[in-house]
Amino acid sequence: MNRIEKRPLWCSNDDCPVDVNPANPATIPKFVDELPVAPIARPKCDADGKDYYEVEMVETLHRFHKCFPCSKVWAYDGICPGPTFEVFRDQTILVKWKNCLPLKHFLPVDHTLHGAIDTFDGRSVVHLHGANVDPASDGAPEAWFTREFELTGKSFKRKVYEYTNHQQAATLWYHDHSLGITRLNVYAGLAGFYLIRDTLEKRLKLPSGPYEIPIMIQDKSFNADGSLFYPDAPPFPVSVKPSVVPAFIGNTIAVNGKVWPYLEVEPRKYRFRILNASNTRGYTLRLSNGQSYYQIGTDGGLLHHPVELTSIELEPAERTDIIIDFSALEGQSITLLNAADPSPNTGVILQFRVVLPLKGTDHSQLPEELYPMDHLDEAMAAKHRTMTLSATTDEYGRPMLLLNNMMWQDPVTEKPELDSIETWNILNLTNFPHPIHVHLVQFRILDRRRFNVQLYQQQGILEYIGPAVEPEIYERGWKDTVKAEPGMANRIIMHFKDHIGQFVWHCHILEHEDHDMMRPFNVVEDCVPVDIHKEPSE
Ligand SMILES: [Cu+2]
Repeated sequence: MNRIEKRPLWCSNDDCPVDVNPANPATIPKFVDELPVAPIARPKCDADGKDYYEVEMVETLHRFHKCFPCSKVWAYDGICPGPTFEVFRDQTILVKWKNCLPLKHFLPVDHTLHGAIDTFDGRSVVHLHGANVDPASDGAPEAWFTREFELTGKSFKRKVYEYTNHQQAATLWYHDHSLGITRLNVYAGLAGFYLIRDTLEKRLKLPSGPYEIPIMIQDKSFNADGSLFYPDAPPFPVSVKPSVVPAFIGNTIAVNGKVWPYLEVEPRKYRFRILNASNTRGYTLRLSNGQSYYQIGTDGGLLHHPVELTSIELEPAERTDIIIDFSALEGQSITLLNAADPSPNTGVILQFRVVLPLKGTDHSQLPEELYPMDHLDEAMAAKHRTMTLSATTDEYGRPMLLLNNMMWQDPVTEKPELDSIETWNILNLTNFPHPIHVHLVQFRILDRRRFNVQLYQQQGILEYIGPAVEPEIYERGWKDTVKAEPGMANRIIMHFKDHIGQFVWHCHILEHEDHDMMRPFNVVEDCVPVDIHKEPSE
C-alpha cells in the first residue's frame, strides 16, 4: 500500500505523515503551518460619528493543523481568533455582538454550576478584557443573551455595546464571559484581540504594519477525529456528569488558531503582542537560542522604558508586549519555548524562521523612554482591603475555590467609591497560584509577602513571615491580572474612575471562575458630600 492510500481521508497534504493522530501530540508534525494573523475588524457603518461594528458568533469548522480534519468551533465572525479591533484612544466605537450560535453546546456543559442550572447552553456575552468601560457594555457574566436576543440574563442591559477607549494605547482582548460556561465558550474559540492606539505610541516609531504581530497562545487537546477534546469529568470520582474539572491542561499548543505554527521573518526588529488565552496553563516565554528580547508593555499598555529580558511568565489573560531583534540571525530558525514545561510538545510554542530578505532598512526604533507612567501613591488610598482566595468543597464533594469565602450569588461586599484609590491585599490561602483579574481598572502590583497561612485560617491574624518582595521586572507596568502566589499576600493598587455600577473580579483560570471563584463589586458615588457651610448638628 502506498503512502497516500494510507493517509487519512481528510488529508490531502502529501507532506503529512501517515500516522498523524490529533489525539497524540507525539505524532503531530511541528512547524508545518504558517502563523495566521487575524484580519482587522472593519466598521459596518458610521453611526452619528462613531464607527459601528457588527460581529457574529457562529458555530463553524476550523482547521487547527494542516494534517488534521476540520474541528467544530464557536468563533467571532467565523474565525479563530476573532477579527482584531484597532481603535484610537478616546474615539468611541459601537459594537453589536450577535449571537448566531446553536442552543446546544458541542462541549460538555455542567448544569450544576452557577448560571448553568435550567438555562440554555448557547448563551454568550462579550467582555472587553482590560477596558475602562460602563457596566452596561462590560460584558457582565449575567448579561448573556441567546440567538436573536431571545433570552437574556438578569444583568442584560443593551444590544449594542459602547467602548469609549478612554485609556492609553494597550493590548486588550475580548472573550466570552457567560456565567458557568466561560471555560467552554473561550475554549470553543470565542476570543480575539482589541488594540488601542494613541499619538504618544505612534511617535515612538516601534515596529509596525507587517512587523507588529499579535500572538494568542492557547493549549488545546483533540480527539482522534480532530474534534476539540474537553474533559467531561475530573480525574477523581464525582456523582455529576458532565462535571466541571479543577483545571484544564491541553497537550498541544495553538498559536493564533494553529497548532505549533512557524513564522517567516526578515532579519530586523519585530513587535509581538503576546496573550495567554489558555483556560488554566501558564507559560514561561524563552527563545531557544537564549537570546534576550525587550519588553515594552504589559496588560494595560506601554512601560516607562524597555526592559531587556530572557524570560517572562504569562498566566492566563496576561499580555506582554515585546520586541525581538532578528537582525543577527539571518538564515537561522529559533523557537519560542514554554520553559515552564519540559515536555517536547507543550514546551514548544512557535518557530521563527529568519529567511525573508530584508525589504528595506529597518527604521523602527526601540526608544530609551517609552511612555509617561503615573504613580499611584499608597498614601492616597481611601481604603485598604484584605481579600482571600480559599479552597472548600461544593455540595457534590468537588473542590471549589472562593473569593473572600463567598459564593457568586452572595450580596456585594466591596463598594469602592468613584474616583477613589484602593489597595487590595490578596491573601492566597491555597497551594497554587491564581491569576486574579479585576474588571474596569488597570492596577499596579505593589509587592508580595509570605504570611502565616495557618494562623490566618485559624485566628484571622495576618502575620508576615517574610520580606515584601517587589513585583517581577516584567510585571512593573499597568496590569489587570495579577498572579496571586500561594501562601503570599499579593498587594495591588488601583484607581476606580469614570464609571459607576457593578463589575466583577475573578480568577482567570476559567475552570475556577465558572465554579464560584468570581465576585461582584460595586463602584458607588461618593457618600453625601460634606457641606462646609453647614454647622455640625451637635
Ligand atoms: Cu483560580
